[in-house]
Amino acid sequence: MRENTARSSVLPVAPSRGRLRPLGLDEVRITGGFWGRRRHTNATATLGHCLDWMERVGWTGNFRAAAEGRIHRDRRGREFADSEMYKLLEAMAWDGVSHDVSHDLSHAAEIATFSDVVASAQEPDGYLNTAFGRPGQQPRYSDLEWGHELYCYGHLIQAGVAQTRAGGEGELAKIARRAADHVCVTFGPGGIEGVCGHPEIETALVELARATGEQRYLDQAALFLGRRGRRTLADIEFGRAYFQDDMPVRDATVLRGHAVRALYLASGAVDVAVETGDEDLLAAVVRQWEATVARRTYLTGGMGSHHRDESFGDDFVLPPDRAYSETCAGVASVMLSWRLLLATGDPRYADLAERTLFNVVATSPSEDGRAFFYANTLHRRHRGTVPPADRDSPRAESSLRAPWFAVSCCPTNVARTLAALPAYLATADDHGIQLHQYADAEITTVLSTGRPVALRLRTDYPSGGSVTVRIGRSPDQPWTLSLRVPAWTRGATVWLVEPDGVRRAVAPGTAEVTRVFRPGDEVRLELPVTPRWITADPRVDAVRGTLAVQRGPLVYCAESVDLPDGHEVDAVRVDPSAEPADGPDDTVVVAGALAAPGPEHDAPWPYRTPDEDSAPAADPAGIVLVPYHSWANRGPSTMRVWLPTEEPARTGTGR
Ligand code: FUB
Ligand code: ZN
Repeated sequence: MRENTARSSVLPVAPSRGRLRPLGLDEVRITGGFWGRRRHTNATATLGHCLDWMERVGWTGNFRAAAEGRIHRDRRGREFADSEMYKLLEAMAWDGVSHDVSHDLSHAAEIATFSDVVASAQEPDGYLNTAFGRPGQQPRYSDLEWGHELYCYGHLIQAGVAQTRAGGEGELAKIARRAADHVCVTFGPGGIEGVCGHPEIETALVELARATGEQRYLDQAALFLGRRGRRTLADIEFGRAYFQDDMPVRDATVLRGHAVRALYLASGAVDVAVETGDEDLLAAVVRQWEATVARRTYLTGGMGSHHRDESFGDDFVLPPDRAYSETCAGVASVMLSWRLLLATGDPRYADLAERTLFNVVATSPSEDGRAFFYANTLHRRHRGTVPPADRDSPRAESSLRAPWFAVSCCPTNVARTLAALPAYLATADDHGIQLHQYADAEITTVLSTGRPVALRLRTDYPSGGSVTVRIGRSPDQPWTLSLRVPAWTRGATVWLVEPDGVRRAVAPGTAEVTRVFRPGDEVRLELPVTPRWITADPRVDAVRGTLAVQRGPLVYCAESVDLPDGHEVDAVRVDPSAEPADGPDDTVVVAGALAAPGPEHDAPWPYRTPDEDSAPAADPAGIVLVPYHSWANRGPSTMRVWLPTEEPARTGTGR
């Protein structure tokens, strides 16, 4: 792998080598459009919302209670509640540098205040956790299976790295360093030979090694990685696969167990592989990613189909109405794909990141950024109830987006992802600049020759598929602008608009334009976003006899609020012989029918022989579909992504 001489340090992921060099938050600015709007909401509503809730439910108070010696009595929340403070501080750090920061959006005051609060709870040897170790509490590291102490450090370290990279070493970065040093002493050679039940520390320690140049953090991450799968954790009711401790990381062939744990661990494995030059480990994660994407991933990019243990199901067990598809698993999947993209340059990783960003990460927050989905079902059978605005909700069971959860990992994970999003858009290499995700954006960087370039992206993505790149500044030498052509594309074209060039067809993969660019040159990529039917591998039995619709990167769904006369989505039947068509305001219209309730509706027993069956009357109708990410913003509704094409066998022949 090539050495990476990153020009920017304002990066959530800064590998020292790899096929591509990421461009940082000081090089890429998102200026508007789909992601610009969401980032604005994140900055102006979500961050403050999360902070208010953390105060309200007492999770920030835990740090104060620890400092004041009353934590054994007053602690609130689950054992990993500290981590939400850290994820929120990380989000604030990235957000502060990634906006055109008017003073009140820098979050510097909140970061300073809450860093002091966190610091007050840190022990002299660097230990920091409000759930363990003080009089009246369980001893430190007495419950590696469920205690989350190292997991919490992982998020603390990521927050510290964010602060260092966003603006220089502040209090948070110092707290994180002290905690990381404590981890190296306590779990390093000669120390506790254990791993955390929830991976996260691995990727965080590698990033700290990258940020500080300190080898011991990388060594500790590699040690944790190597220890995983040696069965040091107890054989719990879900089995050791739940925390990926059933077999060594490099022996696994597919991601398994708890989805967020598996994806964070795989991210850490890529980081360790890249930094240590371990090609076998990298190849193992690539194989696991391929198998997981081929057999264990929802159309939305969502991962995890078991509610009971938040885990991956077996191959092709992807029931839409039981999709867990935790928001955090979506975030973690983007983290993994981004790392693999940087290491290999393969655009399929950016394809999955795009799918997951638009259909999982963007689905979680409500339009106002103050309520969230934790689980992202692909089929809701019953209109839910509106979760209370003044109480936290049980995590996965909220029927609409909820303001906060008893386990509230997802809101802060969305917040930190949106805050750092500009750093997931573009990269550079020796040939030029690569654009992986499309958003209204401005990019200023230097090529490997040391010459500055400036680009401006304008796009109507994902409503439309037109991407225009205007060159603002460029050296007098040729270089290559690469644009990802998503795997869903048919009939894409690329051409020079200014000066006039020849339009050329491009296949999914990468479109390249190489020339001596002049200021004012414009390259356009046209990606037709015609809506299309999607079918599933027949082994996804749960969606047999159904079709879904995708338009560009967006998955669509039927929602009861768009059906006439109070119909629910179980009435929808679609006609696959007619192609889906564009409707107004980003909707799609499909031909189909609304079936009247069939005999089964009031039947005392839901099973019959085919001769007892009869097809319900159906009214032909144009059925309006909306982008999946936008559902449940108009009150309680039923919803489905996979739409039945026909009734099950109804012969009526009296066999
Ligand atoms: O255990 C910490 C977080 O809480 C996990 O990542 C989520 O799945 C939720 O269980
Ligand atoms: Zn979560």
